[in-house]
Amino acid sequence: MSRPIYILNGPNLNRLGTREPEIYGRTTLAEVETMCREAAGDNPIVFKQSNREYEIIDWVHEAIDQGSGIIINPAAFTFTSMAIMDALKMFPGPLIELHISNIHRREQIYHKSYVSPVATAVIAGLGTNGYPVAVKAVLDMIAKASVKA
Ligand code: CA2
Repeated sequence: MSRPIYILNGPNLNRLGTREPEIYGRTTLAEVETMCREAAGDNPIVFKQSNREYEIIDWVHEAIDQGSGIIINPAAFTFTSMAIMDALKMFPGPLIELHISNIHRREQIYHKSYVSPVATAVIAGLGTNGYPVAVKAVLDMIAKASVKA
């Protein structure tokens, strides 16, 4: 079996679809997972959410050992976590930082990401549709890299 794509979600995203629908929409995280699995087709994915920084770091380490790509919505850890940034730096494959909202249209505190400088690409503002878009993009990058290799 091929190596999975890791899709990692940070704090409070387990509550997606239950508040602030004008910013984040009404889609739940379980529905987002279904959208990702549909976009991935036969390609395996590992879909996780945690409110704990260390758990996200442990999954990044797992992805370094076993994964082919990472899509991460670090939520509030985007703006605070050098530890997640350090872990992501070690990942050799395609890495997409994803935000449901366009963080750059929001208040200043949402503008300085620790993750963007180590990401292959950043998706922000596509709503939850950004997730299947990111899955397709990572699969495309992996396919192109394997043709070159
Ligand atoms: O737009 C995004 O995806 C964010 O990463 C979401 C984070 C926020 O801190 C980032 O600036 C942008 C917040 C996630 C809060 O979780 C929610 C829980 C319930 C309903 C909506 C969001």
